[in-house]
Amino acid sequence: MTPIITAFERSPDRGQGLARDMPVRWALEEVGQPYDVRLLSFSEMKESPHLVLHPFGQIPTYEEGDLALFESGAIVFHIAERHAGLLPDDANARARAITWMFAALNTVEPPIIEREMAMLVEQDKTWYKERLPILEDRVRVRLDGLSSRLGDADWLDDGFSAGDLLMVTVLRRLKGSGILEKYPNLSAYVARGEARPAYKRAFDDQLAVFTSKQPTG
Ligand SMILES: N[C@@H](CCC(=O)N[C@@H](CS)C(=O)NCC(=O)O)C(=O)O
Repeated sequence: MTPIITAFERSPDRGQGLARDMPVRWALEEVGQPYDVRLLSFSEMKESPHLVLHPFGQIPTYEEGDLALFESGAIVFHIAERHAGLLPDDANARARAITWMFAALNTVEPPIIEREMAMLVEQDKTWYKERLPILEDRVRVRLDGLSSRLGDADWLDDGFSAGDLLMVTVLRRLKGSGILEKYPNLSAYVARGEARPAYKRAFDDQLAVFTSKQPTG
């Protein structure tokens, strides 16, 4: 059965692959599972029938027969559990890889998103200039820990796993910020993830959605 995921009809990131359909696409590509995509406008995301699939009216969702999932991390976890290639067989190594999945979404991503949101919606506030460095320091605290742990390893725990897939996806949000670039091992880690053929296929597919919507001529 071919799973169906949802994605933005017109992604606000203009095809940079920052929307959360990207990790789902990447996971599906890593395991070689073909999939279909249903594109949604912003208004469709907030209406039935999408709200039945996603209580918060967001993308991505994942449908596979009777199963409907939301939350990119849960979807990646489901894919990793059902297919070989994204989680190790050894029980302890698997538990550690799952730990990195949570770390990516629960510990590293929140300060990155908080900074991003401030830059998007708080720039006109009087306190913005004072608050931004505080938010950036919170990001650095996480990157310090992650960078020390990664050291000169290729991946977070031996071979590439769903933990790396989510961590690379989260760190990509900082590209060009000048923050990630101060951590050469993390920049190289992101580049390693982006160099994977499955990543490239996923990226090109989500970019094609954006470019095909652009007016020509
Ligand atoms: N924690 C959720 C976040 C989902 C999310 O924020 N989706 C964004 C796109 S990346 C969205 O649909 N934004 C539109 C909205 O919230 O109205 C996940 O990882 O799936």
